[in-house]
Amino acid sequence: MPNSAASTPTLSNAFTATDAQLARMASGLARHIAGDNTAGPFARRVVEHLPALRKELVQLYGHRDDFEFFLGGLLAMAYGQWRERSAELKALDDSRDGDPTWFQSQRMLGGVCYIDLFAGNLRGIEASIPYFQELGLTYLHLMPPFKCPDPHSDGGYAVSSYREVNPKLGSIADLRRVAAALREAGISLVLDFVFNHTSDEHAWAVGAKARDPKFQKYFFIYEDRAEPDAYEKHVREIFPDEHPGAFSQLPDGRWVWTTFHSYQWDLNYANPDVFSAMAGEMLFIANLGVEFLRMDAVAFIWKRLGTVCENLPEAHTLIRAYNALARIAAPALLFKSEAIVHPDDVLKYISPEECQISYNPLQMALLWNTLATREVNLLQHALEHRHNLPAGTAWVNYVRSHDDIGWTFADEDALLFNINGFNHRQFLNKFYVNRFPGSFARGVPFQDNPTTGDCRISGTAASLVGLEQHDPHAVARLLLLYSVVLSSGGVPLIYLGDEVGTLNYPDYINDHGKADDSRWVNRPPRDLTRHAQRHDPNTEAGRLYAGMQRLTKVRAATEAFAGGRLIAFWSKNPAVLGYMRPAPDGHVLVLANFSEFAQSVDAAVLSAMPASAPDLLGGTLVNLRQSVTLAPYQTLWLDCRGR
Ligand code: OTU
Repeated sequence: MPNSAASTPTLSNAFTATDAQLARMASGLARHIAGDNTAGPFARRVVEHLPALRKELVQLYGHRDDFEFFLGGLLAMAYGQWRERSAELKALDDSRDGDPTWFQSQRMLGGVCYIDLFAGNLRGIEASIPYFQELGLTYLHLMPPFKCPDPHSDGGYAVSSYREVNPKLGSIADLRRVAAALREAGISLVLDFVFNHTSDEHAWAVGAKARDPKFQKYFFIYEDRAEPDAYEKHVREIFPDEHPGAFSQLPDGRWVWTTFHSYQWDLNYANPDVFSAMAGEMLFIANLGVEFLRMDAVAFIWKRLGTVCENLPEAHTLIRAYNALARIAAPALLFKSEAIVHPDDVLKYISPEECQISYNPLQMALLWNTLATREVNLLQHALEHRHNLPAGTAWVNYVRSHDDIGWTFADEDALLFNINGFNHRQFLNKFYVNRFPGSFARGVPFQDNPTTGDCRISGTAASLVGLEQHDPHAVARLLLLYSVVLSSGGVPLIYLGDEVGTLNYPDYINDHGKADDSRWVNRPPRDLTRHAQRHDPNTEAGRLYAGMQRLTKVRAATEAFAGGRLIAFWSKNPAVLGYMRPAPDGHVLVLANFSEFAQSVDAAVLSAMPASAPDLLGGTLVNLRQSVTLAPYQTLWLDCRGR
């Protein structure tokens, strides 16, 4: 480890030969940290990442006279936050620096829950650690725990202070303790970075309401409809049930940009003060012991008049700038992209320089699509053409999240199979709200928009696979979905409650703060009865839980499931999904039957495979020289290594 005596001069000399402005910036910083003989690692990382940070920020703010001053202030702030970082986290920074793909292990397994609904409060989460270990979790996403308005807070996605915990859940000290206890148990804490908007009760919004000129510039606030009308010509409506368009009116007549609810005010990142202020909040959250930040609503982060104001190039520049800053001041921190948009756009957020991991909303939506159609076409195509990611990055694959299901497949992909995207979405919506003959699903509509025909689906995984209407295949269906999520690479994510088949929670409508948002139907409180049944094989919960344990344990023990690379395998049976997970000595072949009838894969299709292969899940040896038959909704993990 370099000490300051060696590294501070390095910092002041680092760029002298290459870039005069960087050199000036670095020597300014070197003077600032001169007395600190522990600052070596920080200085070293500045030398490594300042060029990238500056390059990104120049694109956003370089036209301003005060740019160098702004960047200098940002670095000084980052240094202040780094100093606050605990010795344990600094040690983690060093070990992660040396192992950048640690999260690609086949042992990596995620879980997500609401603190209050799952465990009451943060102490309850701490007490649940043995259960998280029983599940095999190595990653836990707690929904936003910060101070928020009451009762309407969008489940915490309207943040009133990034430095205070919602008192119903505990305190900042509790959150720090939970992070440390999880880390001790081998579980990385994941929290949201809700940086597109604050709540209207955040001090910045309160200032803006009072017409404080500094804070008015933090948001998009207009005296009349001229600019809102101009923007709204091109932007989508996200929560049309709540308010039309993208703006909400304040009591004094002004209009404020609110992509989501009226109480969620979009921040204006064209103002560099907003970038700096949120950078401070980001590093504060990192220092709580957070290892992954879920970058909420990334698509909306930058606005430009005359555009759709989604997925703009500046959004990427901005996230890369935050990433470079994290590499300097909190390098153990990684980003997860939450972009529930067209698959081409989802991909653009994923790189080691931007978001190292990303939700895979396409796989999620197509899993549900395939259950409805019993045809693997679209999912198989997605695995072949849209699955493999750049080195150093990974998907977060999932069956359900706390949000709605949006049918974000590419219409151009659908057309390849003569499927009309618009009509097909109408079908899927009907199917999942049980308005289609033969449907097993008990979902409910979310943001049903009669003008555009747009609609999304709410409902827990268990209710959507048929458990609620006692469909005999429901357990197998849910295990099938998880078998794909757990074998297709990256970080699989369990929506906690799914492992015991938690049903829809219609009682949410009795809660004033939740009644107008159907997503609460898929955010049930922990089902203690099912939880208690999980070891009883005579119950649904027990059968599901045993199946989940089998899947997660076999996966963790199978190195071929590390990383994310996958080779699509067309089974030639329209209902059977296929792919290979390559390993140094062969591969594991996954075959998954998405229909309620037995299905066969022809021997001819399997001719390049070894003569026989053990099924890692069922434990039997499968002869691949004759056609292979899968039971309804069965998955085979065929071990073709070293044979
Ligand atoms: C996210 O989702 C969160 O996951 C939601 O729970 C929040 O309500 C929202 O942001 C606001 O903070 O519209 O229906 O990618 O799909 O960002 C979910 C675009 C959402 C959106 C996504 C958003």
